[in-house]
Order: sequence, then C-alpha cells, then structure tokens
Amino acid sequence: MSVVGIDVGFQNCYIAVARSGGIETIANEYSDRCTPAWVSLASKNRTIGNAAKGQIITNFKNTVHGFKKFHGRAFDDPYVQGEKPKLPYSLHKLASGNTGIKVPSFFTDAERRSVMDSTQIAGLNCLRLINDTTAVALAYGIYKQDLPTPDEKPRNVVFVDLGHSSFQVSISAFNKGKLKVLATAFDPYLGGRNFDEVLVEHFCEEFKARYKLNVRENPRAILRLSQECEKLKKLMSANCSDLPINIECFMNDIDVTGKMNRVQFEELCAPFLMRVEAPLKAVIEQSKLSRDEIYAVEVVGGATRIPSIKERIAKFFGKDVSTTLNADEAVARGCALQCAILSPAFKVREFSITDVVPFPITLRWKSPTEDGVGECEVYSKNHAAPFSKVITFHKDEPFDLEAFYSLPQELPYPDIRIGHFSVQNVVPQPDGNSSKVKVKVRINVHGIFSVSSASLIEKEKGEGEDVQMDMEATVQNEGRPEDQNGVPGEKQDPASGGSKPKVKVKSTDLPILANTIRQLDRGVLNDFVEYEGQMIVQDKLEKERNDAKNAVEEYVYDLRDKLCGIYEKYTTEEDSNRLTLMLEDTENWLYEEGEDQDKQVYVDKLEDLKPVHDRHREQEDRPRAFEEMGKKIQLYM
Ligand code: ATP
Ligand code: MG
Ligand code: K
Repeated sequence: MSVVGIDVGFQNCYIAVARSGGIETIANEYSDRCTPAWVSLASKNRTIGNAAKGQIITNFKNTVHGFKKFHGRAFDDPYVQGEKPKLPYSLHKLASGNTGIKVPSFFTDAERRSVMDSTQIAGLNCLRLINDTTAVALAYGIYKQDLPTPDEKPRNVVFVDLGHSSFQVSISAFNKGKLKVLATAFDPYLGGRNFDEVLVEHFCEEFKARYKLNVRENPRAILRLSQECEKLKKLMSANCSDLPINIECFMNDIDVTGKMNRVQFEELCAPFLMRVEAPLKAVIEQSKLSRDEIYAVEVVGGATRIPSIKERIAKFFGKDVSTTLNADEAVARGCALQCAILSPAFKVREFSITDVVPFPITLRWKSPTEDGVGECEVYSKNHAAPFSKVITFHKDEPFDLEAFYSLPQELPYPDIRIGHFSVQNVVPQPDGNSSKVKVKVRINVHGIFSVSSASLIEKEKGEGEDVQMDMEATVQNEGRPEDQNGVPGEKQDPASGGSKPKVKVKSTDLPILANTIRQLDRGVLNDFVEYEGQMIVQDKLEKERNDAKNAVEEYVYDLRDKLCGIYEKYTTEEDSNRLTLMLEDTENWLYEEGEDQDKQVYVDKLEDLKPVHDRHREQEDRPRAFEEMGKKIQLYM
C-alpha cells in the first residue's frame, strides 16, 4: 500500500511518495523528477511525459499539453476560444458542451469534478484534492519545530506560487499541529508562459523584418521558437548581459539569430510584471493582517525565479522572499504528506488543515413569498472548508435548489452555475401543514460542493407556522473527512437546536437528484474507465511489439559488426557474403514490409535467425578450439 502526492501542473508534473523514512519525490524513466504534462497520441499507442515532448515537432497535431486549464470548461468559454488559435492541436466541442481535444481521441471534463473523474479513470483513489498553496503550506509547517503553541498568536506565512500558467497567493496561520488558510487570491492567467509568448512575439516581428519570414504561419517553427524562447528566458534569470538565440534551418532553410538582455526583457514584459501586485494586495486585505504581522513570504513555482518577480514580491511585503521550500516539488510533497496523514497505514505527526472556500456560493429556490425566489449565501468567501451546514425549509412538496457562485466577476469562468439539486418525496404533514425539511449542504475534503442529504422531520404535532424556510441552521465543522467517496453523510441529530425537548420526532431520508454542471454522467465515466483500460493494454502491447522489432534490428547490427570483427577470421568469404546478404534482406524487410507487423512476426523472424546467432555465440566462446581444428563454420540459413 502506498500513497502518493501528485502535482499536475500546466507544464510539469511532480509525484512524491510517502515512505517510512519521509517524503521522496520520485524520478521517471529518464531519472528526471520533473515530468512534462504532455501526452502524445499515435495511431497505435500513447507516449507520456518526456517522450511525448520529444514528439512535439514530428507529431504536433496529436501531441497535447497545457490541457490543465481545459478541465471543466465549456467549449464556448472565452478562455478556450482565446487559446484555440495558439494551439498546435485542435479543440472540439463534446456532446456535453465541454471542451474536447481532437486527436485520435482524448478527453477532458469539469475542474475539480473533472479531475476527480480523471483520477477514477486512471484507477486512483483520490484521498484529497488539495489547493496548490495549501499543499505548500503543509510541506512548510509539518517540519517546523518552533511553531507557536495553540494558545499563542499564530505565525502568519504568505505562500506565492507562480507556475507556467497561473499565479496563486495565500496566507496561512500556523500553530503547533495545525494550519488555517486565512485568505487566497489569484490571477488564473498569469504564468511563465506569458513571458515566453512576449519573447516569441518579439522574435516573430524581428525575423519578419530581418529575414522576411512569416513565422506565425508555420506551427512547427512557432513551436521551435517557443522552446528556444523559454530557454532564453531561463538564462536571463541568471544573467544580465546580452544573450543569443540561434535556430538553424528555422524556415525555408534559413538560420536565424537574435539577442536580448534582461533590461529589454523586463521592458517588454512590463504589462505582465505589473499584474503581480494585485493578488498580493487582495490577499493581505482579505486576511486583515498588517504587513508586519507577516512572518515570512515563501515563493515556489518555476516562474518565481524571474528576478524582477521576486523583487516585486519582496518590495510589496517589505521583506526578502524566502525559498526554503523546493520550488518545483513543494506541491507534490505537500500532497504526499496529506495522503500519509489521511492514510491509516502511515504514522505521521497529526497536522490539521483548514482550507478556505475561494468563491462564495449561493443557493436559490422557488418560494411563494419573497418575489417568488428565496436566496441565501451558504458559503461566504474564505469560509472554512471542509464544512457542512444544515438548512431548514418548510415545504409540502418536492422542491429544487439551484447552487451558483455569488461573485461572477471573481470567477475564472463565465458560467456561474454549480448544480441543480431536486429534493424528492416531500409530503405535507398528516394535518395538511408544511413539513420541516432539513437539507445538508457541504464542501467536502476535495473542495467540492454538494447538497449531500435531506430528511423530512415529522413532529407529533405540527406547529402550524407558515414560514417557508428558516436559515439559522445547525452548523458544524467536520474537521476531518468522514466520507471520502461522496457517499451521503451522517444523519443529523433531529433534536439539535430544538428548544422543546419533549417533542417526539421522526426523521425520514429523502432522495436527492443531483445534476451538477459538466460532470460526466456515470455511463460516460464508465466508458472512459473502460477506454483508459483499453489504452493501457494497447500501450503495453505496442511496447512489446516494438521491443520485439527492436530485438530483430539489434540482432542485425550486432551480427554485422561481428562479421567484420571478431568472426572475420573464422568465416569463409562465401559464407560471409551469404550472411551479409541475409542481414541486408532482413534490414530492408524491417523498413518495408516488416515495418509494421504483429509482435509474433518479429519473434518468429528472430527465431529464424537465432541458430546463426547460437553458432556464433558458441564460436565466440571457443575461438581457439575452432582455430586448432582448422574448421570452417557451418552456416545455417
Ligand atoms: P501551473 O502551476 O501554472 O499549473 P506548473 O506547475 O507546470 O504550472 P512550474 O513547474 O511551477 O509550473 O513552473 C514552470 C514555469 O517556470 C515555466 O514557465 C518555466 O519556463 C518557468 N521557469 C522555470 N525555471 C525558470 C527560471 N530559471 N527562470 C525563469 N522561469 C523559469
Ligand atoms: Mg504548479
Ligand atoms: K501555479
């Protein structure tokens, strides 16, 4: 049993695993701890990570990356439409209205729900979906021995994460054994890639003027230029002087060159650099802390390595930024720690996390009073999460609840809807009066909202009030998650909050029909699970097939080498010619008819060649014996 923390970034993924000795970020098959968030789809198989990134120039239409932000978005979403022209692969509208990436076949679905769907498809049991900066906060806090005790003033730390596509800031208050997120703010569209794009734009113009090249028309050239610009950007972080950019055979056989220095770069990027401050300001305002109550500002994320970004952050808070955390791996490490804490298989110091609701949520329902609709903000901005609340309604028939985000201007989407929940089987009291219906809403450990349960409360005697709903509800903090699978939660104590202890009550669970926006329905999800399974099998078969083919190829090269080397002395010219011809035939076959055969065909081919191999192996082992006997090798064809 193992638990892993996964940071799926826009550009890079990191995976950390909890081992008995601590948290370890694991390396991929290239011994690299950073895996590009890329998938390349060919007609037969997929390649993932570094290998996929290697395919970008040759298979650009089917190599997808930067898909993190398409999770849960409608195809018509302005962000999606804005990205479309920049992508080398094409986007398509799915039947559900979601965004799909058109390659042999690929899918995306709804942000958190969509990610949960994806983990299920990947066969993972997601213990907790955690906000980037909260994971970072955990990675920071758990090892600190000197945190204030619970009754002391907490230590407030700002966490800043500027990645490839997005910018998050949060402030957390730490005491021994716990952290509470106080506020979060973000610019969902500011990241390292904006700076790459500025450079790309600059060099497109320059190459147009100097070489008369229309780079924008050539997707491959744009991709190569982007890669070079990103390298240049990183070099500029460490270097102030003029730095070159050189690309050979860039377009129409022309080699291009250019240069840039940090001062120029900062001028070009000024509009993006200016955007760094707004989230910092927002987060400190929400936290109601003054700047001298901030103990430290910890930065993570690759793009915080840009010197002028660091400077701006430092200037804003009036203190140097700290980089005590691993800028690239902190998110994954925090996630792995959280899993280790949640998993009974690990003994980890307890550390409780109270996160926040980043976007306030309102419920709306039809009501005979109040202009036909009732409304209530159930979770305000920065409300603690996970959290359950119980809302009491007085109804005599089934009713619907509409959940949506209260502040559209803060949302990264134009679509404010969350979901539609129908509370069913509601009936009046035997005396004809409305029944009391208790509805439980919750933000679960993954930060996902739902109307999780409802119950009809029957009293021995109706009170006869006509109140349609009353809002002051029993509120309880769940603290730790009690149901990780989204199964309806525990029963409420029907007598809670009651002032008439003698009234007998009966509570009946009511079914809820939930219809959440852009979540895959069960059937589709199952299809994807199955499809993923097929793709895994397919990838495995394709790998075996390729290995078998490579074995034939290797054999050919190996034997050819030996014919000119170690075997030369023991082979007659006639045999050697015959053998060379056979190797040539096999090689030609590999490039033509044998290019794309089933695994078994390659296995058989190798078997056919094997006796030769074996004889040579024998001979290799005993060349002296052969020499002494003066024998010529018998070749098997
Ligand atoms: P996100 O968090 O937005 O989903 P991510 O987690 O994939 O994205 P990171 O891995 O944190 O992003 O950072 C990648 C970004 O950091 C890229 O834009 C990369 O070019 C940039 N970057 C990495 N090193 C440097 C450096 N030395 N100087 C400037 N930028 C850098
Ligand atoms: Mg990241
Ligand atoms: K980020």
